Amino acid sequence: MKMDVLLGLQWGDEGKGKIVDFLATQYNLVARFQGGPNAGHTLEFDGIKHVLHQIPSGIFRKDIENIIGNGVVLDPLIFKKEVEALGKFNLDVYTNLFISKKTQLILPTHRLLDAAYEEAKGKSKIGSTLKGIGPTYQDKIARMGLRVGDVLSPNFKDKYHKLVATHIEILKQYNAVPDMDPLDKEFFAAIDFLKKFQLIESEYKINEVLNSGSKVLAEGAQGSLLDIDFGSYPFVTSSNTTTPGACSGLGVAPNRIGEVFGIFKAYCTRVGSGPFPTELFDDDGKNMQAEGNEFGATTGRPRRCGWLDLPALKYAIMINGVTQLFMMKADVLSIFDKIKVCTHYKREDGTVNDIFPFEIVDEKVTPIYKEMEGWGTSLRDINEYDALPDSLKDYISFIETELNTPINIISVGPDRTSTILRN
Ligand code: 2SA
Ligand code: MG
Repeated sequence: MKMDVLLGLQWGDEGKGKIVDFLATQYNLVARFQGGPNAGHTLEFDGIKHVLHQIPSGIFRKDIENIIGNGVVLDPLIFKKEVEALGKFNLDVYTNLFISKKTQLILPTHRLLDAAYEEAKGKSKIGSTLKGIGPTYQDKIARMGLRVGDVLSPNFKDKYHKLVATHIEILKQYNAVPDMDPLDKEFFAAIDFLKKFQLIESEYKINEVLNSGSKVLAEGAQGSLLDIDFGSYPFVTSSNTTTPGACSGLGVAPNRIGEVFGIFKAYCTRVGSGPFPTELFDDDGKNMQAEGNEFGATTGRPRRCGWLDLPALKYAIMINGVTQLFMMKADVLSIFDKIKVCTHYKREDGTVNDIFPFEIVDEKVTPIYKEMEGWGTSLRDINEYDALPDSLKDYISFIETELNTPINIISVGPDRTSTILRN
């Protein structure tokens, strides 16, 4: 069997949680491969809305196993709260959830470092979620980090205090030295909680599951344009959010990748700083934000909004090897009489192309739009493709042709049921 990958093609918040939950019944195992508590995957079902941060979205289905992979950075404190919040759903988290021993641990001082580094950046802030993501990946690459498997070692406390001491030295330079006692206490309580879970070499498990003919879905977090290598650097997150990240973040070989599901919103949003060529600063942007309820699931921050950006999507499809597209939140565009889609960028030197530019941070690119008819009617009660308004079908087929990739799911509302499958 091959492993399918589901990921966001824009700047995150494309609606990945909803789709993983929708597809989950077809899979035996769902695995997170990168990121950490900076993610916020929102699921809505039976009138309940729930946000997951580090736990894979397959957790709500009782017969599905879930893995937090080695590519993830895990905050044990947030993990404890997350599991506790799941209590009311009566799930089998102790049997259905596995954590890689190679997953990196976020320490309380990583969070403090994140805040100190952001503060020091002044006007050029990344807009980090301040969950300690960057500093934890920094320590991983610097070969200093602590891994989940380390919590089983009798020397774990020593290892922790040693790493914290190096962090304190840095924090001194930022006048941000904390009182560590309460932080240590809270941390070790969360570590004791973490120890109750199945900590395993998950690369073996995942390959065995595939060998046995069972189906695995890799669940991406954030979005392709926040990828550390291919995103709008430095306004990115610190992991590979793209398909290659699923291989290195889970221990699955590239030739075992099957379908790659690319999720995108029918428009664009971005939280945090950084370039956003199609951003709207007018009433259209404000209305999009209100209608789409565009506020961060992790931090509650308002999301910047703008029209769909096809050059950026083409780029994400290329990097990820997307085989199927899923279009989310089409219903939000129902409020507009006319809908715009960016097909090309005009560069400062006057040239026009559809290349996602390296200089995107310093150079202002001007989007060139195609204007299309809106559909001016609610989509909430529609549940088959044929019943969609013609102008929405035109919008969909225009995008498909431009991107040369089929759009197989169209989502018209937040609930599990508002999902139109196209065959
Ligand atoms: P970080 O925290 O260091 O990884 O932030 C670096 C940049 O990556 C962006 N980023 C995100 N963008 C969209 N959604 C994300 N997750 C949360 C959610 C966001 C929230 O799913 O709703 O609740 O605010 C996410 N995580 C990181 C971030 O804005 C920085 O630009
Ligand atoms: Mg989100």
